[in-house]
Amino acid sequence: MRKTTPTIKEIRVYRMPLPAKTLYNMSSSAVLTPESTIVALIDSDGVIGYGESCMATPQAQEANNDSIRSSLSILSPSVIGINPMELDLINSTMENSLKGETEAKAAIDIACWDLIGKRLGKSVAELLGGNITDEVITYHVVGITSPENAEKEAERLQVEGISRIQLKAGGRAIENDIEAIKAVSGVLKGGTVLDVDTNRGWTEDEAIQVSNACLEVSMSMEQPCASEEELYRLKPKIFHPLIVDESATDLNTISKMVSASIADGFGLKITRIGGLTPMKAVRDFCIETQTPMSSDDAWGGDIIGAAGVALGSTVPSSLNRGAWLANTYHQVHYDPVNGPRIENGIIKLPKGGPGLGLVIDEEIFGKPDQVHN
Ligand code: 0XW
Ligand code: MG
Repeated sequence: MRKTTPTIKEIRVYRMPLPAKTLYNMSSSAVLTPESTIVALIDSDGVIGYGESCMATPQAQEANNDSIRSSLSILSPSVIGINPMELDLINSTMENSLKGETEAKAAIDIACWDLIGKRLGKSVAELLGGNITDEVITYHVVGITSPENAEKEAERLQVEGISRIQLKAGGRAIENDIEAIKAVSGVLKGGTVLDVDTNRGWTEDEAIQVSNACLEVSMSMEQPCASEEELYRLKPKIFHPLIVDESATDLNTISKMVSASIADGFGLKITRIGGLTPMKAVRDFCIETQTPMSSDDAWGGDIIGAAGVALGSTVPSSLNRGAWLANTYHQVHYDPVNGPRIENGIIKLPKGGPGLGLVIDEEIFGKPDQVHN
């Protein structure tokens, strides 16, 4: 362990385009070339921690990649000079310098966790309380497509060992969604789990129509409607488990949804919650209340992928809805050797070293967009 008390000396912010190489479409939009935001956070001993935040499309959530970087131009100066190991102070300082903008704060928070791990010689999973497994289950997304294509894709994925399929729906005639759901459910092998995620794409009536039309389908419905109020009204009217994603914005909202028996599980994005520090509390709550959760994010590369896998490795398998990697769709690695990847339906914890387990050559990100010191 290094003896000196570190302070944050410099923060470098990079843009990293991660174009979708295969079709990835959701009810609101298809992914084109999102620019991920990378944070390199350097302390007074020269230790560097990396964080990342990347939205998939401008339409899919309130934040966007430009707003993340403009928020970082305010947040970064506010934490220069603070001990990066004092996570609560880092987060309260960011909160006092800028309201909301959790997706930007997350990039700095994750970088601090990576740096702390490197200073202490521990993995982020250890810092989060210890990993239960080295191999985290994942799920694979089948984008909005014809019933025939969805069926073929579901068959292919299962041959590759994927045991959790997230079928995207919404944004089209409801009959097409119902047909695609039935086509996929018809080829699911025993043990494969189906989640239908509309990313807020249905009306309440459409969601009720789908649940009635698919009574015989074993599936969960993820964020079927846009608002919390709609989900509260919808829950008693559907026959399938309700997974909350976009509305799961913070611990307070999440705990209310569990107490009201609205949420049968969560699709949790670390950047929407604000980073690993607030996410750890959400994870503890989900474990305490036995509520299934995923540990994923909107888009991004090895850094946010490794953060999701680190968190996912600390969630009991009975509650683990999986970690998720956008890398499957953009095929970019920041660390070609240790960058997390899917093999036979699981993602192994990166083992390239302490922190997030990655060995990053910062050159890959080109010239920094911002430098704060
Ligand atoms: C599958 N995800 C985690 C990545 C996409 O951005 C959408 C998201 C979800 O589940 O909504
Ligand atoms: Mg979702």
